[in-house]
Parts: sequence; structure tokens; C-alpha cells
Amino acid sequence: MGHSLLCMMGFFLLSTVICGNAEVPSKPTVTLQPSWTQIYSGETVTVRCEIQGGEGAQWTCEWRAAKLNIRETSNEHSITVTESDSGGYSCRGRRNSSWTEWSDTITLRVIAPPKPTVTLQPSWTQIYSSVIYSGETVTVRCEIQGGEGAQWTYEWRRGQVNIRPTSSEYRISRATESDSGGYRCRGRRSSSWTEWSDITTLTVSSPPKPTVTLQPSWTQIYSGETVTVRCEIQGGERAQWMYEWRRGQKNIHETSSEYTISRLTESHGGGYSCRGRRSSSWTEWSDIITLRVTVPSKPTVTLQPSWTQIYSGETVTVRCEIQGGEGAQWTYEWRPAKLNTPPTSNEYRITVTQSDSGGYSCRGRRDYVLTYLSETITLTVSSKPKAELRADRTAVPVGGSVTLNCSLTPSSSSSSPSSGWKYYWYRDGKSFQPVTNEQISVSEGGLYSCRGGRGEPVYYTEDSESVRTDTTVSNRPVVTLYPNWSEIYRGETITVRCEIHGGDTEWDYEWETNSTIKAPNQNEYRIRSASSSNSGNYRCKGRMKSSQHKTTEWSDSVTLTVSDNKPRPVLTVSPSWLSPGASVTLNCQVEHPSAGWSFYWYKAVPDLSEKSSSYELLPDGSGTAQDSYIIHGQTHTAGYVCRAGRGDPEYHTDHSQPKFVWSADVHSAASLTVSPDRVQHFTSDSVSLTCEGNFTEWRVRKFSEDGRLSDCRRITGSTCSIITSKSDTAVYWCESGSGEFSSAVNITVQNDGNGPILVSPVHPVTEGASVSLSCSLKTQKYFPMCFLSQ
Ligand SMILES: *[C@@H]1O[C@H](CO)[C@@H](O)[C@H](O)[C@H]1NC(C)=O
Ligand SMILES: *[C@@H]1O[C@H](CO)[C@@H](O)[C@H](O)[C@H]1NC(C)=O
Ligand SMILES: *[C@@H]1O[C@H](CO)[C@@H](O)[C@H](O)[C@H]1NC(C)=O
Ligand SMILES: *[C@@H]1O[C@H](CO)[C@@H](O)[C@H](O)[C@H]1NC(C)=O
Ligand SMILES: *[C@@H]1O[C@H](CO)[C@@H](O)[C@H](O)[C@H]1NC(C)=O
Ligand SMILES: CC(=O)N[C@H]1CO[C@H](CO)[C@@H](O)[C@@H]1O
Repeated sequence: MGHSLLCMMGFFLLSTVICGNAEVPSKPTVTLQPSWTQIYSGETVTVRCEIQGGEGAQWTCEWRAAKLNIRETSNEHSITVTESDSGGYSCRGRRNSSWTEWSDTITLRVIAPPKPTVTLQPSWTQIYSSVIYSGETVTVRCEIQGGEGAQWTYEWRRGQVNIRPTSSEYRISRATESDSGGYRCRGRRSSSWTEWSDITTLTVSSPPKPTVTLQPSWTQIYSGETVTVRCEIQGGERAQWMYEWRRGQKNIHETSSEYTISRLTESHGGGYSCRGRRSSSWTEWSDIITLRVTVPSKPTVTLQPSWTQIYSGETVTVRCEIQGGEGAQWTYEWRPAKLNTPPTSNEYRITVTQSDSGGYSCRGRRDYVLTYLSETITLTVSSKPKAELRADRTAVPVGGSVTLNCSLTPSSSSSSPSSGWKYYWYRDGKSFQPVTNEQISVSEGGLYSCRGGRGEPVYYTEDSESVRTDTTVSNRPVVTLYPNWSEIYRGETITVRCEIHGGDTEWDYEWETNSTIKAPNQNEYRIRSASSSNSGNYRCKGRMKSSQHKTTEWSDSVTLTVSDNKPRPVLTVSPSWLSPGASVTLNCQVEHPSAGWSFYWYKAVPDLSEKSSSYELLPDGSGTAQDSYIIHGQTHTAGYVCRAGRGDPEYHTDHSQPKFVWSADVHSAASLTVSPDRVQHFTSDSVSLTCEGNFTEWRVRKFSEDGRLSDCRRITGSTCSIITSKSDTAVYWCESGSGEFSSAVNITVQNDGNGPILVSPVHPVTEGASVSLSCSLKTQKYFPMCFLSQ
């Protein structure tokens, strides 16, 4: 790769060696200026060709070099190098036409200038974090790899600000937060700068505050247990800390971050704190953690009063007592927590409500000592009790007494003396009796009440209801009914009266009855129109107007029975068939006969338009005291009715059913003919009954064997047609529109279909007249059997 160039006549400013007129050509040497083996690109290097003994001679130089572009013919030249200038350099000189030998090759090495790095001392900052605490010392150092031996100058920056030192190290003693920042540096050698180093950040912070922890961390630690106290510095884990400990204001000989206390005693209780030191700087003191040692003394809770049952509104004292702890300055801690509002005390006086029910317990606290928690005592608060007064009877018997018993509800044990109750008694609103037990005897009538009380000040229950107790006087009341009928009918008027005999005392009256309608409290209860609602047992008593707690006993009960049925008397007429000259007797019967009834007697007058009868009072038939009535000289068929009445205003029964007396006498204004004319008939015979007389309207009446009265239903004009059946056996007669009765006939219908009937005329036969009688069977219409003549 030799590359030959001609050295032209030198005109360089160089002094020592010149290519010139040397007589003895010798081997040249190549020198580099500066002579450092490592040259950084950008530096300037002078390359010189020296020919020993050739001074003065006019030499031309030829160069062999790394780069082709050295076209110099002078014996020396300067290059601002780049890495491509690295390589071997050699030269030779020429004078006239003769050349020297080639010099030895000298090697130039050009490398890029190294990048410095910033390091921190002490080294922990380097490894874990570049955090140091204010007050500590740190050295910031600029290191240029491979740049040793060279004469460097340094330039520093923190952030964008140039800082003073020009040396490779920057020592910060007693760092402050203002020393925090990103540090970088660069080096200069001759005229060339390295690049800037990467930024190393230094953080100066105040040292962290340690915390003290207890292990186990339970708030309650018992004496004899083991506990570990530990000092923790956040973020300072790897640093070399020293520790200092305190309990209260006293230093503890302990320098490690944690230590264990076994077999705790009360004296270990206290407020623990610690701090840490690294090199010369201290952290602040930690907060204080309190170790309380619970010692086995155990308080007791007492309730005053100690009644098991406490009522809303009573005052109760709860007290915490620490056995053997007298004299010490305890503070108290209570459950329920609502008692713990400061200042807490060992004793509370509570006027309780039901919400204060529950368990109570306490413990004591003194310095760093806690006692065990007491046993829980249960307070049960019930609602305010009410007194209840009971009397064994409502009236004080003559010469006797009444027992009053005051009990409390709710209460399970109000009678046990330990419950503390006393009983307060009142008559007519006034206290009349010293405080006693639950039961007293009184012999005086009055309005009594009671209540319970206990405690100091006295806590009273609600008052009882009042109970009236009367003194009985010997007068006896009697209930009477006016009128004194046993059975009363709806609508009747009756008076229930309470009568008290003896003395001229004035009375108020009280009634007791189980009737639906109650009697007013007056001596006389007049019922104007009775109904079954007035039925019941009635009794009464009197209360003296002058002394309201003196009463008679109750009268005997009197039963008033009011029937809602209207009574209907039953009339009997005797005889049924008239016989000449005999009188007719009517008899009227009321269901519950009593003295009070009088009787009314009527004759029935046919009234065809009404399909019934109207009634006409019989002579002297009004209000007879007798229940029978006699009619003389009656010759015609007639109907009768009766009813009864009593009281004032008079109460009337219904009319009785009509009853009849029949005449067989055909010589009357009206008569009845029967066709066929015979008394007995077969079943299913056609029989017609015809009314005869000077009348236009008729009805045919039938009075059956069973006592039923009916009218013929199939009547045309004055003729009633019947197809006989057994029920047609009856007495028949006619009644005219103007009130005439005909004679009456018997008709019988044969019961046994196969038997014969007697054929005889329906009307009586006149004495001395002849009559034919025959027997007939149903199949055989007329079959003469016998003949009779009178
Ligand atoms: C009073 O009444 C209560 C409740 O009925 C009863 O338990 C108590 O035995 C009575 N006292 C006496 C002394 O009769
Ligand atoms: C009804 O009172 C009278 C006196 O007025 C009396 O003679 C009769 O015995 C009393 N009858 C009844 C049932 O009380
Ligand atoms: C009234 O009481 C009596 C006796 O207990 C009873 O026989 C009667 O039926 C009662 N009357 C009414 C209306 O309750
Ligand atoms: C109807 O029969 C009764 C008895 O059965 C008798 O007393 C009465 O005299 C008879 N009347 C006539 C009109 O035959
Ligand atoms: C029927 O009655 C009318 C009027 O009452 C009378 O004029 C007439 O004479 C009577 N006839 C007989 C037959 O009795
Ligand atoms: C050594 C040598 O030959 N030198 C000669 C070079 O040329 C000059 C003139 O051109 C001579 O004078 C030298 O003697």
C-alpha cells in the first residue's frame, strides 16, 4: 500500500530537522506529537519524519500512512484525527534522485473519547436508591473509563446549573435537601470534551420516622406473657441503622431494632418509643406505643338496690369495686360503653328505663396496668308496674269484713319480702291506713285503691283501679212484678218494682238483670210494651242516699218471662147438637191460666165476601170473669168465638177458632138437601149438597172429624158437588149471604171399600113418619136388606 509522494521544498515553520543537503543519508524515524498511545478522535496530532544527519540537506519526504489523503511532502504535518486515522505511519526522504530507507512504522490509535459516569459514595446509595438523609455526607464522583493518566479537567452540572468543582470528585458534607438533583459531568483533555455522562439523581430527604410495634399486638396482654417490641424505619431497611430506645422518659439499654420481653410484669408497662441513627444523622423519635399489662385482680360490679326485678323509673346505683385496689388511683372502664363518657367513675346512679336492661361489667386502669374484666351482672328493667286491687267480696257482710289484696303486674315476686315493696292504701282518695303488706281487712264501705312503693326516694307503681266495697245493712229488698203474672205476652204492660221495707231511709236503687234490655236504676221499672228482650232474672238492691257505701244485700231474683207469641184461647161448645130445651155452654181456655183474665163471647155472623165470619158480642158477653158462658133457648145452628183480656191498658188475646152448635131441625129459613139422600156413602160417590131458601148467596161449610172447619170448594150456585173420600166424613151446613144458618147433616164416607153401607135419610125423621132403610154394597146399587118402621 505504499504510496509514494514527493517532498517538495519545505516551507514549514519547523526547526530541528529539515530535508536538505545532508551528505549522509540515513534511515528516518517517524514521531507523533503528543506521544500518547491513545488519541481521541478530534484531537490534533503532529506526525514528523526525522532524518538523522540529514540536517541542512534539501529533502523531499514521501509518506506511507493509514489514510490515502496524506499528500504531504513536508517532513511533518498536523492532523485533527478521526478514528479512520488510526494505523501505521512511515516515511522516507529523497535528495536529488536518491532515497533513504523507509522508517520504521509507528502506529497511531484513535478511539472515540470515553463517556464519563457519575457515582455516589457511600455505596448503599448506589445500590438501593440514591436517597440519603439530610445531614449525611455523600461524594459524587466523575469516572472516565480508560482515561487514567490523562490530565483531565472536569465540568459539573446539577440539573441545568453548572456547579463549581473542576475535579473528578464532589464531596457534599451535611447534605441538605437543596443538594438533591440530577448530577452529570464531562471531562476535557487538551481541547477535547467527552460527552456528558448520564444523569445520576441524588435525593436528600429528612430521615423517616420509625414506628414501634408490639407483637402480639393484642391490646390486652397479661403479666407473665412474652412480648416483642420492634422499631421499624420505613424505607431504611438495608441501611446500617443503630437504634435507641425509651420507655417513658427513660432510656433502655438496647440498640437493636427489636427485642423481646419475656415474663412481663407490671413494671414493663409503659409508653415505648425508638429512633434510628445512620452515620451521624438521627431520625426523630417514633410515636409512643403503650404496653399495658393486665394483672389478675378482678373487680366486681354491684347493683344497689339488689332487687332482681327493677322497674322503669327506679334509681339504681352500679358500682365497680376492685378488691385490694383501694387507695390506688384507678380509672374505670365500663360495659356498656355508654357509661364511658368522661369523666368515668366507679359508681353511677341511674334512673333506669327499659333500655338500660343488660349486662354490666367493668375493669380498672391505672398507669399501664389493666385489671381483668369483672363478671357481668345483669340488670333487668321492666315497665312500670301497675297495682291491682282485689277484694274477696264486694260487700262487707253485717258485722264482718272484706279482705283487700294489692298485687303488682308485671311481677313475679312482688310478695317476697326481698322485693322491697310496701303497699299504700286509699279510701275515697285519702290515705287511711299505714303502709303495710299486700293484704288488709276493712270493715267499712268505701272506694278503695292501692299502689306499691319502694326505695328511697320512694318509687311508686301506678295506682290500681278503684274497687268499691259496701257495708251491708239488714234491710232486705224484694222484687215484685205488677201484675204478678208468671207469663207475660208481647205488648203487655208490666212494672218491676224493688221494695225495701223497714225504716224511713231513702234509697238509691240498683238493678242487676240478664235481660237484653237493662233496667234503669230506679225503684220501679215500668215496661209499657213488653217483649222477649225484657225476659230475664231481676234482682235489686238499695244504696242509702245518706251514706253511699251502705247497701242492702241483693234481693232474691225474680224471673220475668215475656213470650213473643200472642195467646189464642180454645173455645169448647157443649153440646154439639142441639136438643130441644137444653142450654148451650161455652168454655174459653187460655194457655197459662192466671187470675187476671176476663173473657169476651161472640156469635159468628157469616160474611161471605170475606170468606170468613164477623163476630157479634153476645149479650152480657163482654169481660166476664167466668171462663164459661151459657146460652138458653138456642134452636138454630150457630157459631161462637171467644177471646180473653187482662191488665190496664187491657191486653187482648187473639180470637179463638170458631166452634159450632148444630141444629138438625129442617124447618128453618135455610135448609140443606143431600143427593143421594143418605148419611153413609161409598168412597168415590158423587154427592151433591144443595142449599135451599130465599137467599141468593150461599156457602157450604164442613166441620171435619179432626176439628177442621172448611168451605166447599166446588160450589155452583147453591150446590156443592163432591166425589167422596174418607176425609169428607164431616158435619155439613149452609150459610147464606145474609147470615142464616141451615140445619146441619152428618155425612160419613165408608172406610172399608167392601163393606155394606146403611142407607138412611140424612134428615131426622118426624115422629110417626115412615122411613125406609136399606143396606147397599158398592157393586149392587140398591139391595134392600131391612125395613124399619116406627
Ligand atoms: C293476693 O293476690 C295474688 C294474685 O292473685 C296472690 O298470688 C296472692 O297469694 C294473694 N295474697 C294473699 C295474701 O292472698
Ligand atoms: C199475686 O199477687 C196476689 C196479691 O196481689 C197474691 O195473692 C198472689 O198469690 C200473687 N201470685 C203470685 C204468683 O205471686
Ligand atoms: C237469665 O239467667 C237464668 C239463670 O241463669 C237463665 O235461666 C235465663 O235463661 C237467663 N235469661 C236470659 C234472657 O239470658
Ligand atoms: C150426627 O152425628 C152425631 C154423632 O155422631 C149425632 O149426635 C147427631 O145427632 C147426628 N145428627 C144428625 C142430624 O143425625
Ligand atoms: C123471598 O123474599 C122476598 C124478600 O125478602 C119476599 O118478598 C118473598 O116473598 C120471599 N119469598 C118466599 C117464597 O118466601
Ligand atoms: C550527492 C550528490 O550527488 N549531490 C549533487 C546533487 O546535485 C547537485 C546539483 O544539482 C550537486 O551539486 C550535488 O553535488
